[in-house]
Amino acid sequence: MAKSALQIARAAYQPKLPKALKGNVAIKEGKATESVADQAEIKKLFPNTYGMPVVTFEASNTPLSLKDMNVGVILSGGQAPGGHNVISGLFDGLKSMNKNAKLYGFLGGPSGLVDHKYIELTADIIDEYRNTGGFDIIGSGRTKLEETEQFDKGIEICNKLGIKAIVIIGGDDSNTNACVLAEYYLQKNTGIQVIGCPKTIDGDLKNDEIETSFGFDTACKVYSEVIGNIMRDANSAKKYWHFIKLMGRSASHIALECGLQTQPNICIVSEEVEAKKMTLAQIVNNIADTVAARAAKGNNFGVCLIPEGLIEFVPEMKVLIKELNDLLAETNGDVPAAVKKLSSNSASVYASLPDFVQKQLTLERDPHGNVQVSLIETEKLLIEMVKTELAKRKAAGSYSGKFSGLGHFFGYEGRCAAPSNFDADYCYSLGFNAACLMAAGKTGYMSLIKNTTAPADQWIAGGVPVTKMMNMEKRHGAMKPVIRKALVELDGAPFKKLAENRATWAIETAFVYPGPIQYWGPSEVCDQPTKTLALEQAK
Ligand code: FBP
Repeated sequence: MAKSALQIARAAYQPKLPKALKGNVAIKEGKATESVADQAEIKKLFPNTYGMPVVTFEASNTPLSLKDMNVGVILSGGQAPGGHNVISGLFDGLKSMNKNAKLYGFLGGPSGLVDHKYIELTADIIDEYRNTGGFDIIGSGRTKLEETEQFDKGIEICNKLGIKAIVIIGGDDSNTNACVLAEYYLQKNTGIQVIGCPKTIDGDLKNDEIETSFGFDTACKVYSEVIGNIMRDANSAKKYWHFIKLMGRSASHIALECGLQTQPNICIVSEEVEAKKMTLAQIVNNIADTVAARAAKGNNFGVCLIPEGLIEFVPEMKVLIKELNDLLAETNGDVPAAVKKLSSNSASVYASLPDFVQKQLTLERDPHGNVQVSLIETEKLLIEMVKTELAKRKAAGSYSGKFSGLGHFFGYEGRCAAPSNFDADYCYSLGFNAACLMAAGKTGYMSLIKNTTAPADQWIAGGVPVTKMMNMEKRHGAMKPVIRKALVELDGAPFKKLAENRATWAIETAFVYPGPIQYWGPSEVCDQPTKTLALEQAK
């Protein structure tokens, strides 16, 4: 495989581990835990894995030993920088405790376990992937592990390969399913442990225990670099308004973090839009106000950040999308007939949308018949609507600037970037720590690395029972136990920081240009966590 000079040099980077994991390790158990809500229901559904304590690892004189066993690993869902380091940390952790332990990687995500597709991950393979981005070492997939037939197929292959523990690297849904699997394997007395690791660039898998999901740090730094470059271009050319949509299926953590790193003129946060029940027209008006205010000072340029999930947080759009889903099913995809049957509110929202969005809303549907919201080009929609609003203002004589909008979408550009030092260290520690949880006989736990704003050797390692993070939520019409998703909190420190500053950032050109991720150099350049993490963890 041809490699870049950076890749070759970076392969030699030895990720940092928390002090407690560097030598012999002992486990310390805390008090029994409760789920964050719906305790009785969750306890009933998870009789064997409910109530377990949070555990931490401490340096000790006696080593943890890992019995003769093999381990399987699965990458689940969207790519996030650092996945390869979780696997290399897991490999090194296993080998440090038992040289004979073999690590198998299930191919293409959770379906690899069910379809018995796997490879043995040897030292040679692992070495090729240390500190690299991507999930290509074994591939990933979005198959959900939910059915007992799937779990039973898993038992078959684990028995065949001598696998006594599985690590599932995934987001909130995959870790919920990991816990369902752990519970089932305990009930069936299979002796197979299941450990989860918190992954997603979206940053929405976090709570009192899990400080951040891996990949968020690197992805936000990559996007912020490019946003900064665009800002500098905007400030040089002084003739474009850039509308930049940022990935993050639902929560706005990525847009908010990039906003804090780069100080744009506008940073929309979907959770605020929903809380204030803002209409599309209000959002457009607010943007037009900022464009006009800057134009009045001679600045016909700017940058507006838009979270990917925005459309679904605008109350009237949510209703329109739901009505269209139902009506298109009812009319067998007859668009004009479905549009005719819209409620009068939805019909006027629909009529206010540019043609291309109307088309995207009615044509692009997923296999379940739902509109594919992620394909709606919100950045272009807003540009069009702002243009129309400004034209009205111009005709009324209240605006005399120039507006030229350019749309961008940053998503896949950041998901497989070479992990930042933070993610390289965090991921390696999560993987190494998962091996310790296995040696300690734990199952139904998520690998836990805390105190992550301190230098890595002061990080705290341990495990949190997945049931502790669960509540009951409605999914596809039925109540299900799930890990509670973390949306942006409007009373949280990161959002407050944006809210305090955005009026100034709107009018002034206060852009910050973060530049590319640095892997070597002064610690304040190379090892900084995200602003979100720093603000949330500030004591
Ligand atoms: P995960 O939650 O599985 O980590 O994936 C997150 C994500 O990157 C979202 O930001 C994005 O909306 C989605 O995946 C896109 O995934 P896909 O390319 O599979 O549609």
